[in-house]
Amino acid sequence: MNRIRFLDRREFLQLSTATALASATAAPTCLLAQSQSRDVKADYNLRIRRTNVELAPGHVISTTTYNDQFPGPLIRLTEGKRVTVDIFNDTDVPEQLHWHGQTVPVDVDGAAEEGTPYIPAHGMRRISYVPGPSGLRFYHSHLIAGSDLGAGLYSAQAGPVYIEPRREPGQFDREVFVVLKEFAPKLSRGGDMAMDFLRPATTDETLKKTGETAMAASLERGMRHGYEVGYEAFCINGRMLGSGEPIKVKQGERVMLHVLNASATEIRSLALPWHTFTVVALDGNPVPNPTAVPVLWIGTAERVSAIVEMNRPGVWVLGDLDEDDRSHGMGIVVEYAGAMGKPRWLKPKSSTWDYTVFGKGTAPAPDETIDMLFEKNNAALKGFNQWTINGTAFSMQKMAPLFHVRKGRRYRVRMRNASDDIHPVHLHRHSFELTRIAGRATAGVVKDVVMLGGYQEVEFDFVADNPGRTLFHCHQQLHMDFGFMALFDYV
Ligand SMILES: [Cu+2]
Repeated sequence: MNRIRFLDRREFLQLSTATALASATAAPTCLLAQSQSRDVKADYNLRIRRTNVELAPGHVISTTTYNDQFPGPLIRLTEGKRVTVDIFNDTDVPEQLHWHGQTVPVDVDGAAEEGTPYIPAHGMRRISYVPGPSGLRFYHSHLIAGSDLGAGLYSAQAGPVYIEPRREPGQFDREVFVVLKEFAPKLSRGGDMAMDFLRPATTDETLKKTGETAMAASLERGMRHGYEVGYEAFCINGRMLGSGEPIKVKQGERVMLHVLNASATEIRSLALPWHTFTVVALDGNPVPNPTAVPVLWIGTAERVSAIVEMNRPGVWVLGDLDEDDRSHGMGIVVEYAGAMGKPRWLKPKSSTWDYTVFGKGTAPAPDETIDMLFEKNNAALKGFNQWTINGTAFSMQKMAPLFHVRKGRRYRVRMRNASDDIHPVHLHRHSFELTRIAGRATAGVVKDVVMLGGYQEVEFDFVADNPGRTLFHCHQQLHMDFGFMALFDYV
């Protein structure tokens, strides 16, 4: 079996969608090991600019992009090999570009809350850093959008990063990047769709009582349910289902799918009729127990790398389980060589997701445990829900660290969710190891985002090994923008 590791640019363009890669600006070699001089060309140029993006014929949106395209160009790096990136901002608004999932310093990370300088409006920043850890990462705008549904991750500012590992987590013949995204957002007060896919399904009675009591009291005071965000357009690799190039495969191939959920707010599912996904990495990190599943569930900002054995010739829809979202574009056609006909979709049987099936072993005991309680104040901020961590909503004015860590220590974060929403929580500049999901112990699954179910408890461990202010937040844009953030500092 061939192993595709080092592709030239032409081969790579053939393998991935033209949309995703059309204006990637990779220099052929890494030019800058020591020099920071501006007269030396950067390895990558990213330009933040407003552009029209065609999602389907006749369906054009105006949004802010990287390099006039969505997704932003694939940035391919090598673990440990320094990279220099010039980021130009052609808009009227200072921006932050976050290198999601990488262990970078504060001045590179791209979070104003930590102290990263802004990329000035009509200005630029050159950054230089040593990429890592290896695997599927991404980059995206890290602005607070608030009620501006054109800013932050509501825009098209997101693109994949692949950091070449020292060893690949699986053998494959073909590599395909799949970026999931919605556009044309609008506010609604319908409440979140109930999502019952997380396993274990065990909820905590105390959390449930806390959340339900608070919600009942709010509604009794005459408040309506807080705002949620819905979308009109859905796409994979920037094209609505049926409008883009199909993923072309051959019978017998093992295809590595690198899936990124670049949504601002949504949790996505993905299935391919008659095929299974062998999950080999989560958030770019190889899992200790690769397992085949019929459906991928991917929280906001999560990534899944899975191998699909192409052993059922035909023309299929790789798409979201949600009928409505799929019919509004959330899918892409997978076409076997020689197969013809209309793309077919079949609803899969099972659709649950349990992180612990990918784990193995027992996690070491932590040096210290940090308790976090997440609560919702329904519609408290002009109709938007306010979110608190241990009773505190994050303030951009104060920016006071809520948690303090010491370098070298292993911390267990015990998160308790007193709301019925699922929260994809994210820790910047560090990776963490899942140690308990809704009462079930686990180990070995290393991530940087984890979905915490409604009225559930999740624990993860992280080692404080990257000094500097570190942002922790829910990656649901509506939640992070309205309080659901906290800072760690090193003391
Ligand atoms: Cu959240």
